[in-house]
Amino acid sequence: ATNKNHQLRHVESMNILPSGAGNIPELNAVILGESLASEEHDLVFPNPKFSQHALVSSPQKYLEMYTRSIEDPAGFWSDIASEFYWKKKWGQQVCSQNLDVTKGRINIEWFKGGLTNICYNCLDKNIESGNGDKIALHWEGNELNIDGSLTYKQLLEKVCQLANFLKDNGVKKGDTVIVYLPMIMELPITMLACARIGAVHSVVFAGYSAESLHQRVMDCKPKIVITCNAVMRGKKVINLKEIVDAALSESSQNGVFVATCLTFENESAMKKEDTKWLKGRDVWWQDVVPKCSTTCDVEWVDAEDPLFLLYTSGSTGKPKGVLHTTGGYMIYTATTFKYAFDYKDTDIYWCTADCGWITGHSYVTYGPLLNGATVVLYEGVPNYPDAGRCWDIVDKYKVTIFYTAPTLVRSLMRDGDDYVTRYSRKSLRVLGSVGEPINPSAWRWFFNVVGDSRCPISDTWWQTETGGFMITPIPGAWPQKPGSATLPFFGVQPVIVDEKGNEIDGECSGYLCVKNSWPGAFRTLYGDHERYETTYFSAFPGYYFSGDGCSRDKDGYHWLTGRVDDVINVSGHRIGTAEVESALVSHPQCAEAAVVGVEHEVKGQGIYAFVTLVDGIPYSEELRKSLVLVVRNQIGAFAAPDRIHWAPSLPKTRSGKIMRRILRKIASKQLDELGDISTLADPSVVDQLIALADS
Ligand code: 6R9
Repeated sequence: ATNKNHQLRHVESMNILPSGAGNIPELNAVILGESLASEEHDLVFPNPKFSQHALVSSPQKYLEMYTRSIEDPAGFWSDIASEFYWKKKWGQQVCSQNLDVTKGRINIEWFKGGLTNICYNCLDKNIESGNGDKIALHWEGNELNIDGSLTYKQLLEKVCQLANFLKDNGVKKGDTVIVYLPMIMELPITMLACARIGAVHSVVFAGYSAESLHQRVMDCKPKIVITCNAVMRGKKVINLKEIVDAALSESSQNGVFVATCLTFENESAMKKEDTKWLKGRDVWWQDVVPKCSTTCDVEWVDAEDPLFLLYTSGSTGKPKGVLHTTGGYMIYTATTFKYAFDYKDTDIYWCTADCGWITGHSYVTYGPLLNGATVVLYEGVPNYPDAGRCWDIVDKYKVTIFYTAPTLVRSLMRDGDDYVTRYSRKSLRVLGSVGEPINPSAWRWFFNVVGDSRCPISDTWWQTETGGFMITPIPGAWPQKPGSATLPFFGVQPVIVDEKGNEIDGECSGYLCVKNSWPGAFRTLYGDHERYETTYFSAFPGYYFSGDGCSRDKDGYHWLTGRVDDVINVSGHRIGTAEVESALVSHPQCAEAAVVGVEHEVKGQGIYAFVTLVDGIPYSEELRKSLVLVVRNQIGAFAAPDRIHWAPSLPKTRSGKIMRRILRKIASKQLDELGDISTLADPSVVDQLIALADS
């Protein structure tokens, strides 16, 4: 059976498929739970009133659209693409692809030959259709009384001014621009300005260290770097300019010179006068950008011209530059946003992700603006001044769609219901979750307490590499199961394979792959197409391999089980164990390090590092601190190990391979599950490590 068939069969055979809402006992959203044997059987039915007005109102409607998207992808996607503006229509072939390494170079193209511009489609097109005075961005500052907003027209003017500045400073189509900005309006403005002139933006999350930023500068050699002097995160001032200065000075010592560093004065965090300045290189945004013209011609680019580079972690120490192109990404982010959140023109949308991650690219900036949505941006941390801030923001802007990460849900859940229930939240209509599996208890709290048992939750599974949602509920269309990302989005054919790469059908679990490409797929790793092919397409020839484990239940619902490679997921941030290890061993007193993920109540996974010290060096609290610091400095605070475990020696096989399986068990204190340790070169190492666990 083809995958398509079994997807459909699963949905068709679901006993919950309504033949009209009439046979659902209670018509309000209801959790059947307690009496059922397993979590998998908990069904949360859509509220019929919600379904009635939903874009996809029933499983049948989904099936119709899904079937067409699989049987006729060219027709399905070109119909959608035709709703956007193309300077010139794409060529004869909507999609050409090879995902099979045994058949030659991996290659994916969508809408090739078509000329378009994503900035034009986000702004000019919405203005022309009469939405110029609609709010595009609401910005909420870290402090309670600092905010701002821009209409679509105003946003376009700001974008054009920056685009003109970039052009005047020699940035041309295809050039790279590194963006190191916090969540202020200048961040989406910068992304859109780059897109307008065909420049490739590479946003670096402003929590990365100088060393990480330097690495990225070396890899993509930007024409210009855009930053701001500082940002407030809660009560802390973070001096971003200092980090950029350190990164750029290291890069120039290594032969990569950045001529211009455009710096926005983020007044509420730091004054101009207090900012360190390199004459000749540094330019204040406020001095130059407002002087530029508020109109700027669009650079029409091929659908397959690059739009952005975004670095992400893999299983080796070197970050991967994920490259997305223009046309397919545009169509895919717009469509997934629309359906997975059941978007309506009247919605006010808030996604708590930072634009430094893919979620901020696809679902703060591009997806929502392509739909003409009103987007809320929040500069600060979600629990400042207290754990009620999110709901304060929801009430202030009458947010209808709220999209966040399980780690935030868990942390707010721990702070108690009171912070939530003291706000009305009655504007909320749809909730969303992303970044890691959401555990059923957090799901229920999110649903019952935050959403007053009224709002469906879109638990969206996807990745930096996929560009947009891959497996996601479509609110109103079918019942949800707490903790399951449910069913594939239109055009997506997820398959589960065993170790040998055989597709497995029915109720099963294994490695999650995708058959055939979708428009939002990444096209290569910047400057390293070979690594692209080996990392994603070689393990299971013929498929894209996600790196995630997944099981599928009898109803065809998907349950993501986490990474199966050496990547850990800390608060929804992807961190390679190798990256942390290489930071640790750069410490002069650290001889060797092995890092594993352990379950963490709030972060999902925590970082647990075993370290072997240089001969003769004693382990001490001071040394522990300096080991944590070296990781903060090399990667960023979000990658700081939660636990350092001194290991006089590490468990290794006779061929010298570290047995992480054993380390994981020791870290999670599952000592009765150590398994076979007889293949270790020195099995006594295990007891020694266990004895040191509490030191
Ligand atoms: C969008 C994003 C991707 C990895 C992915 C998986 C995990 C993301 C998830 C999820 C279960 C979800 N992940 N969403 N796991 N359910 N709804 O997070 O991209 O930073 O590249 O991370 O995150 O393990 O492989 P990215």
